[in-house]
Amino acid sequence: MASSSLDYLERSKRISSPVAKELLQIMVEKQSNLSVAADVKTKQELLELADQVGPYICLLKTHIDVILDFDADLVDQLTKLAEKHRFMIFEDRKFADIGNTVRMQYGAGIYRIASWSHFTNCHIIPGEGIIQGLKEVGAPLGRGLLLLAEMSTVDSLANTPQYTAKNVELALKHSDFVAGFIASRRLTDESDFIYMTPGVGLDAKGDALGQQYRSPTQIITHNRSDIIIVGRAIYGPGKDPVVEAQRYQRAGWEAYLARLSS
Ligand code: S5P
Repeated sequence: MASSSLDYLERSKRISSPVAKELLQIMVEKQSNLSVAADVKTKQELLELADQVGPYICLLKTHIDVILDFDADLVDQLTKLAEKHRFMIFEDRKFADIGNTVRMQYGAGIYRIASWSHFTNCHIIPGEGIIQGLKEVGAPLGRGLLLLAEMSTVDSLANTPQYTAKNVELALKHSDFVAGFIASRRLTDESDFIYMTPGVGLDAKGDALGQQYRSPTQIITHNRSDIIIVGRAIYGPGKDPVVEAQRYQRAGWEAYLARLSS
């Protein structure tokens, strides 16, 4: 049976990646396939947002390098909030350099991403070495990598069949570290991976810089992705993050239930 027809619980028992396993378990417990993309600029804003939306999400996605006043205490506090509300953390670093360089960027520097983020992601533009470099750092810590097999923007160069297929090939080859994909749809049934999709919104259709939004129904029910990643639609101007997080949690979960019964 194709893994996308199985429910999250059944997949959590079978999937090989330990972080994907834990994430699927959290999704079932909280009835949430919502990840909030917390693109805010200060430590206080990030911690407040994580505390507000924490009960409704399975995963918090960060861009830690936009935080003006980043310090080690932010990571400690984020980790405590993740335990309090039971969500995982995904630093959306989008590594794109040669293996030797990403190894340093992932494990060292100011952010020491591998020490606190359960998931991170990369482009495969440099070839297999980027996965090997990240794996040397992340695998011993039990971390998981997501490959950016597609992007949500209108003219993304990643959305070509050959490039996307190469992502699948490398994921299958490194399935001991690659937990899944950033993509708009399920890409293979050969092995189970977790699929996360940004560019999701119920109201706007896009932004002024090429972003495109699709509905949770399109992404989860029809495209068989697993997690919706929602940013500005939750905390943008005039939004109440708690109300919107609840709304997207509901929409994402209903789309998942519709997939199971289709
Ligand atoms: O293809 C992509 C991949 C990513 S990870 N398109 C994206 O938009 N993202 C990220 O998802 C992006 O960096 C941002 O953090 C989030 C979308 O934010 P929103 O405010 O447009 O929902």
